[in-house]
Amino acid sequence: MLPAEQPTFCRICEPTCGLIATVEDGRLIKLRPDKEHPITAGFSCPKGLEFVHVQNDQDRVLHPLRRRPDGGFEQISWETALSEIGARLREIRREHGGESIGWYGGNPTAFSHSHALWLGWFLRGIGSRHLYTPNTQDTSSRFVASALLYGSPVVVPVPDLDRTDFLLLIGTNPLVSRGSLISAGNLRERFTEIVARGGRVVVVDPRRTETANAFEHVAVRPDGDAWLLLAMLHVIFTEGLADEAAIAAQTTGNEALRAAADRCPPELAEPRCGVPAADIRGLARAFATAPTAAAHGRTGACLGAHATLVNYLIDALTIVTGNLDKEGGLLFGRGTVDLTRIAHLAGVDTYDTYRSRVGDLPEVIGQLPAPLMAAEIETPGKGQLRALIVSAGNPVLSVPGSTGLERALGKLDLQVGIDLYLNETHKHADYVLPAATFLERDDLVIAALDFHLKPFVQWTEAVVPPRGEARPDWEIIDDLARELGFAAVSGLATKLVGTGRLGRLALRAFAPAAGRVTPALLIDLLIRTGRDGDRFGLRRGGLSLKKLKANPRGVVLAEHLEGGMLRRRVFHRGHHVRLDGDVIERELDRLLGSPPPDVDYPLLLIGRRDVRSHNSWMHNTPKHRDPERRQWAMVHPKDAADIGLSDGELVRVRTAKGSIEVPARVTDEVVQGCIAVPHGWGHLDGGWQIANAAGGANVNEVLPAEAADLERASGMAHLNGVPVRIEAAAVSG
Ligand SMILES: Nc1nc2c(c(=O)[nH]1)N[C@H]1C(S)=C(S)[C@@H](COP(=O)(O)OP(=O)(O)OC[C@H]3O[C@@H](n4cnc5c(=O)[nH]c(N)nc54)[C@H](O)[C@@H]3O)O[C@H]1N2
Ligand SMILES: Nc1nc2c(c(=O)[nH]1)N[C@H]1C(S)=C(S)[C@@H](COP(=O)(O)OP(=O)(O)OC[C@H]3O[C@@H](n4cnc5c(=O)[nH]c(N)nc54)[C@H](O)[C@@H]3O)O[C@H]1N2
Ligand code: SF4
Ligand SMILES: [Mo]
Repeated sequence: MLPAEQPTFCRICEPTCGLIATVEDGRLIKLRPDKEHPITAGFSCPKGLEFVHVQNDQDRVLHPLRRRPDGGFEQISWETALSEIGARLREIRREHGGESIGWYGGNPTAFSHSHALWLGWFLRGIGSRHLYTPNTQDTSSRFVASALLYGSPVVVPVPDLDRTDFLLLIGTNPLVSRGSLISAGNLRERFTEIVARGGRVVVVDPRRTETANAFEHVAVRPDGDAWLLLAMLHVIFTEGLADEAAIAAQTTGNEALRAAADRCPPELAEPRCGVPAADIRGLARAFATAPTAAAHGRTGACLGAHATLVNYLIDALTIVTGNLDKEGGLLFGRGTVDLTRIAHLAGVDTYDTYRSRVGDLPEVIGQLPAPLMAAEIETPGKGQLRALIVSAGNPVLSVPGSTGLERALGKLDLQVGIDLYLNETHKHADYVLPAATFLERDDLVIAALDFHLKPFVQWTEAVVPPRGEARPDWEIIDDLARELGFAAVSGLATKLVGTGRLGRLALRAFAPAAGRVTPALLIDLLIRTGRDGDRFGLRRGGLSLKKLKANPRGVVLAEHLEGGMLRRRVFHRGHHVRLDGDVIERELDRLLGSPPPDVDYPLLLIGRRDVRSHNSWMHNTPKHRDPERRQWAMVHPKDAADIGLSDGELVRVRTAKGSIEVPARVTDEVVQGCIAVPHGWGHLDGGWQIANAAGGANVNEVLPAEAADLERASGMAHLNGVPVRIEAAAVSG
């Protein structure tokens, strides 16, 4: 058969770039960027194109595997795997209750139409609250700030890149990460256009990153952002630069923020954030007086010791300068599927409605802090975690406290993995089930819809059949749910459409497939009842799945996001943004009362991401045979000289939890006193041969992981700005 080309899109990260897949005899031959894609227009990155190696990788898990008594795995049939896992889950539920069964769903679950939804409903079905994800290593602090400010954790405004005059980026490196909580294709181009039209792009980062290097850089001390932002607000309030009309019209409770800012003049902030007071003043004035301005932060803003506060302050800066919900400022997303509504109907637009059994930390969108998993497994009592399913995740490399987690996983009654590979977390798994890749399933990335700067929606069919016996994640979860006597997704349909005329029409359309609710059916329902939907014939020309299928490159729904959305996006009384509240006031006090740096651990460790790497799982591509592509730490020349460390030597990084050794690059790219070490490495005993050979050290082994180390407000792990000591270890081989 001749090779066929099919438009689809990548599902590794937020831009969800349009790709063209070349397929021959049911096998993927090549991926290239789709020049005609309405959003990404020929943009893509090496990870997306190298996914062809993941797709065809000889190391992929292609059959259900069962642990043998000798420790190895043996291939079994799906029927055997599902019935044995089902029997063991039923037994555990009978003996210890559904609350003893947990799930860790990793990062790729967010890039699927169904994975996160299905597993969430699975746990609800069995009555468990043990839901863990990367969120406490990624976004929980952001969600908590949103819950406090806007009344819903899932309302996260995006900077209006195409019209802003001043973009302040805090702790994000979009030229490498490609943007997060933003979905917009080629960001370098968008930022360059801001500058070309006379605007500014300023990057606040302890490292002169690729993005900082291409634009303006403010070199902040790790974890110094709250001081910097609060001092900027000090300048804005004391110099009369705040937009008082906007504050009065859009917010309540600004007094608490003013009072805290009052206590934080730039001179007080300078030694804490490392930015000279004069520069703080200049930055505050420039941001406040720009015709339009937007501040946006990501993981560098989300993983520090004051992460919830930093995220709150980032939005507060935009809000008090009159830039929220306005063109050129921060705008609320307008997904064709209303994410806030779905989250509400699914009961996950929550914050602190219950707390963890161990550590007494709040749930955020129905999820508990992943660093607690080890203690939840090892702490006896009602609700002790006894069975864990890990799908699309590698917590042994991605969650702090790896050594403790690995030990605890070995004590579970049952561990099941659902993945493309045997990763480090599956070392103790009793079963590993083969998942289909994103190219082997149909899809529509619901979670990204609200982050598109240009409202857009695209559906893709699978481009190749699953290899071996791999199955889409939702189908595996659905089958497991059936083993336990329920269907994973049920009842949502009625909730979605209500009981009116639309509801009756929708349910009639839905009925024939009542046997199994597939993602395609659910998406059709969501789209048709959504804001652009055809409402089952009630609105002519509206969207439906059928229409999306007829437009394989997707449908652009508007040129821009619009302002004036507070009434639809802010859920506090009167649709006012709330600037005060106990949590924020406590966090402000905690910051202002926080002790100066730890002299025993004088350096601060931060993370780093590489172009070809994606957390822990893109390390099995041929490029990773090249030692240049492996893990290394960045150390400032002065810090290196202090310990007699030369470029290329191994640096030993020691925290209160232990030490790791990583080859060092001596560079003034990082500020003095800061060391940058990528996470996601430390492959030694996974089933991925190239990754195993690439090795590396697992930085999460030495990062703080006890309940007491997590941020009280959000359960967030502290992964950036962690005090460390460094020593020269040895010459690296
Ligand atoms: N190539 C590649 N792309 C990715 C990923 C990947 O692993 N590789 N991962 C994806 C995922 S899961 C996510 S969540 C996104 C993350 O997207 P980003 O957050 O944009 O990704 P990072 O490159 O980690 O950028 C964080 C930046 O914060 C800086 N930083 C660290 N500590 C501090 C601090 O205390 N203050 C300030 N102001 N800055 C600080 C770091 O130096 C770094 O430059 O990227 C996604 N894209
Ligand atoms: N120290 C430190 N730790 C961090 C971070 C940091 O900056 N510093 N960043 C954090 C962030 S932002 C994130 S998102 C997490 C990521 O943490 P995790 O999600 O736990 O880890 P990943 O490395 O993304 O592992 C993803 C796994 O999913 C598998 N996979 C890929 N696609 C699919 C699929 O479609 N189905 C299934 N079933 N499996 C699939 C891959 O093979 C891989 O094993 O790491 C966090 N950890
Ligand atoms: S930036 Fe790269 S990895 Fe992310 S969606 Fe685009 S092609 Fe995929
Ligand atoms: Mo992430």
